Amino acid sequence: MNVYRNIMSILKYKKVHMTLIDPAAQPPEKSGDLAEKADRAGTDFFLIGGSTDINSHLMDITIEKIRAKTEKQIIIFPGSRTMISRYADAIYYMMLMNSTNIDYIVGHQIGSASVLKKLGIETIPMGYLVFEPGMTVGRVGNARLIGREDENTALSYAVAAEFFGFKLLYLEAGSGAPEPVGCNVITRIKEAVNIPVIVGGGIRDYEKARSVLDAGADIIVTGTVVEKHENPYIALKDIINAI
Ligand code: 1GP
Repeated sequence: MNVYRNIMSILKYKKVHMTLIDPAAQPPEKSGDLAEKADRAGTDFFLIGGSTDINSHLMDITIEKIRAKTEKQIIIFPGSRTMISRYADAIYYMMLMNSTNIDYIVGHQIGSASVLKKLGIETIPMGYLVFEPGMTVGRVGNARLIGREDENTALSYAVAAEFFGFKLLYLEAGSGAPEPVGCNVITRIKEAVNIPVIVGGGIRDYEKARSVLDAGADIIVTGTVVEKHENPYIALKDIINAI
């Protein structure tokens, strides 16, 4: 099934949780085990990606191991043009809108376009905004970070994302951030735009997840909690309970 249509049909009756797995953070076999736990905890989709360069071979074998453990759909969350795999169900075709580096605005996208077309993989156009503290993605992506409480700047970007025709909008505090994007920012954006809002970075427990969802997030993403927690199943189950 078309991934975007699947996301939209789930959103008709509940909010969505996505689990981010970074193929560079552990061996592929371990990524598969984490996926099995996340699947059991009730995650809806898997995102495969990270900010450091990951070659397509590592993408392929990681996705293969994850595929063996779950039937949930797998979306590539790319950090560069090399992070492509024919085995994924879709890829976020994203623009880091507040980057100062043209490569992250259109460069990697142009560099990968012909290959993606040839593979026939579903591309989901997504506006990607990086907020303070930004962590690795803020640094690597040369982002002009948006303040986590800066509603006006965030709103201008969000409306621009809608005008560009992006089908999703991702508000990112950076993987491992101590706090997610401010709730005031999420609420203000939700009131103004009609595309689903994804919030990720810094969501590590039920309370954080609850506050972000109450503020209006349609989709939440967690990565660190799955990779670093001593019991990823319990940690994730707690967060998914907020949904
Ligand atoms: C990173 O938003 C994701 O792109 C996940 O962040 O690792 O902090 O959960 P965490």
